[in-house]
Amino acid sequence: MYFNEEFETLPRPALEAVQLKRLQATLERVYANVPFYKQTFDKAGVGPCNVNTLDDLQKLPFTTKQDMRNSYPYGLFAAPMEEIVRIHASSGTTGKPTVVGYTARDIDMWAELMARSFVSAGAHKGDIIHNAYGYGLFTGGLGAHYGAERLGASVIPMSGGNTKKQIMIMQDFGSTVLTCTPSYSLFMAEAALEDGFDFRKLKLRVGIFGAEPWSEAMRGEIEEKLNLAAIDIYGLSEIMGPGVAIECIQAKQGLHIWEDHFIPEIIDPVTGQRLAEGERGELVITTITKQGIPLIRYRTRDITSITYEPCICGRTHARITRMSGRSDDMLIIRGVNVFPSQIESILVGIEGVEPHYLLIVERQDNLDTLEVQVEVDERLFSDEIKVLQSLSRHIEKEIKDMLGVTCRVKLVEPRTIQRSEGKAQRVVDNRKL
Ligand code: DLL
Repeated sequence: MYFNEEFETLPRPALEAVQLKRLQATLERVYANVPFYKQTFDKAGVGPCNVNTLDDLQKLPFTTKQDMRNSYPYGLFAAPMEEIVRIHASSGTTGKPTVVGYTARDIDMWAELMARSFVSAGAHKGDIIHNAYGYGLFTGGLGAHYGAERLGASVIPMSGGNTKKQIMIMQDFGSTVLTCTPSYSLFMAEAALEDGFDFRKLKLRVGIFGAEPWSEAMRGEIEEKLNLAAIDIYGLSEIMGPGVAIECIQAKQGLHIWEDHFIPEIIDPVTGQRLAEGERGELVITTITKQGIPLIRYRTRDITSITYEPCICGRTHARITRMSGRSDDMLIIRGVNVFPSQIESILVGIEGVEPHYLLIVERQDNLDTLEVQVEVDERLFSDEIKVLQSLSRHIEKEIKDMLGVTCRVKLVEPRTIQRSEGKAQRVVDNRKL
C-alpha cells in the first residue's frame, strides 16, 4: 500500500523534526551558493541561523517566477554545472522559459516521489503503465517514466499525440494504468468511440491525470467513459515536476503533498500573510532536499487550501484540495502554459498589427482551442485577402514557434476589439471544466 512506508506514515512530530533539519541544511546551501538568496536574505535581515523552528520560515522572503526569469538560465542553481545531469524547462512570462536543473540525487528523489505517487494512486509492480505525458523539456513524460521504472512497473513511453496509435497500443499491450492530461484522456476515449471502439473494454484500471485544472464533474465523466479510477496528480517544474502531491485511491479527498521533501504554506495572494488550515489561498512551497535548484518559499500562484486531518489511507502527509485556479493570468492550453503577455510581445513585433487583441479559449471534443483575434491597421485591412491570409499564417507560425501552442489567428478591423476603461479584458475562457 505504500512505496516508502516509514516516511509516508511518519508521525507528525517526527516528520516536523525531519523538515526542520532539512530546511536548515537547504538554507545553508542556498545562502552559501546562490548570490540571489544571499542578497534577498541579507536585505530582509535574516540568515540561515535565524531559522530555529518551522514557523521561522515565515521570516524569509518569497521567490517568484520573475526571480527565476531574472536569473535565466542557471542563476538560481545551487550546484555546479558538473553535477547537473538533467535540465527541464517550462514557459515563463516572456518567450524565455523557466529553467530547472537536477543533480543525480534530485533525479533519484523525483523517481522515488513519483513511485510513491503511483502506489498512492493504486498502481503496483506488474502494472503496464501507458505514459502519454509529453517527453521533452516538459517534466510530465520523463518524470512519470522514471517513477514507473522505480516502482518496477512496465512503462510504455508513448508521449503525447498520435491518438489512433495510442489506442492500438493500449489495446494490444494490455495497458493497466494511463498517465496523461485529463482532457487528453477524454479526447482519446471519444476518438476511439468514433472509430467504433469502446475504451471501457481496455484493461485500464487507474488513470493518473494532472498538469492542468480539472473538476469533480470531469472526474465523473472520465471514470464513466474510460471505466477506471481517475486520480489527481499535481506538480510544477520549478519545484520538481509531476509527483509533488497526489490523491490516494482510498479517499480521493485531497492530494497528499510529500512533506518530507516539500514544506507547503497557504498565503493570501494579496497580503502575503499565511492563512489558517482550511482557508483558500495561494500555495507556497519550500523544497528541503533538492540540490540543483532548491527554492525557498516559491509562490506557485496555484489556489488551494490545506488540511492536516488524518487520512484513512494512513499517510500522515498533509493534503491540499484540488487546484481551483491561479492568482495570475496564466492559461494552460493543451498542457502548454501560456501568459497573455507572451502573445502580446509576439504581436507587437509584427508589422501591420495593432496591440489590441483578444484570446478566446474553448474546449472542443475535449481538446483546448485558442483563437487569437487581433486588429490590423487601416491600410492593411483594405488590402487583398491574400495578404491578410498570409499575415494570419505568419502570426500563427510565430506563436507556435515561440510558445509551442497551436492557435487560429483571426484578423479583425481596426477598433473592433472592445476597449476597456480599467484592466483590459484580454482573455475569454469558455472552457467548462
Ligand atoms: O504540469 C507538471 C506535471 C506534469 C504535473 C504531469 C502533473 C502531471 P508545469 O508545466 O511547470 O508542470 O506546469 C505547472 O500546471 O503550477 C498548475 O497551474 C498546473 N497544474 C499541474 N498539475 C495540476 C493539477 C507540470 N493536478 C502548472 N490541477 C501548475 C490543476 C495543475 N493544475
